[in-house]
Amino acid sequence: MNGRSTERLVRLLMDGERTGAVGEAETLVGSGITREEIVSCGLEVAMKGLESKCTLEEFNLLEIMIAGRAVMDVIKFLYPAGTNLPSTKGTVVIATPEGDVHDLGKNILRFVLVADGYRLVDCGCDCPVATLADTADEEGARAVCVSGLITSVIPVVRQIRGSLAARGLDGVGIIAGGAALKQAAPEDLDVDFVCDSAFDAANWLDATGEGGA
Ligand code: B12
Repeated sequence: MNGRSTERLVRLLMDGERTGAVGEAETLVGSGITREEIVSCGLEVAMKGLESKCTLEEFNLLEIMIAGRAVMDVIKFLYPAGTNLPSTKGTVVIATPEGDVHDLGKNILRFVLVADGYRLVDCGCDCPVATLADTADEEGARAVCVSGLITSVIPVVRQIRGSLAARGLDGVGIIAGGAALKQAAPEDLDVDFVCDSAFDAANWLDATGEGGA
């Protein structure tokens, strides 16, 4: 896809123009650009552009939150709730691990997997490992997905397999993603698969049928 096609959307998102951004997304969809392209060339690029305003040195909460709200509006437009999508492929539990409050990527993942036919149980952000494992147990999950944006959560992610095993859930797949985790190898995080984008998780789950619940 021509990267320039999503330029206006990126600008509107960075400016936090909610209505304009949703309108632009609608125009892009109308011109044949896929949801996947809008996520990767629009939403991700816009948040990447705000990176300099969200470091340990400089932290502009208001600007980032306003842009985040516009991103959520576009996500809801792309993946409308209640569109009666069949959830035939099993249950997946998702969370951002304890210590991390970033949830925009996790929310995209939720919509992508729902659109692909999975039943999603969202444990939210800053989620303790025990809560994630208990939920996987109660909901009969075939996989858990964790989204990590800050590197300090890596030790938390490494606890997930043990916590699942303690509940007899050795067959439940563990998928990791998000900026802080996607650079790591699966064996470093003790997970089954590390994803670049939300769409990789859907492909991996479809290909493996992991857990089979
Ligand atoms: C927005 C943002 C915030 C917002 C979060 C709002 C929200 N509701 O999420 C707010 C303002 C709250 C915030 C807070 C902080 N932030 Co911040 N934040 C960002 C920023 C600018 C964008 C992140 C984002 O939303 N990206 C867009 C989404 C869509 O992308 P994504 O998460 O990568 O998701 C995509 C894929 O990765 C994938 N994916 C994501 N998760 C998963 C999971 C699975 C299983 C799969 C398959 C796929 C997948 O799917 C998505 C679509 O494809 C980043 C910079 C950056 N470029 O990442 C910094 C960044 C993550 N933040 C950072 C920091 C330092 C902080 C603070 C500590 C700042 C502070 N001084 O307090 C706090 C952290 C508080 C905490 N305990 O968590 C650092 C982390 C550094 C590090 N390596 O540890 C970053 C990298 C900025 C930087 N360069 O320094 N932040």
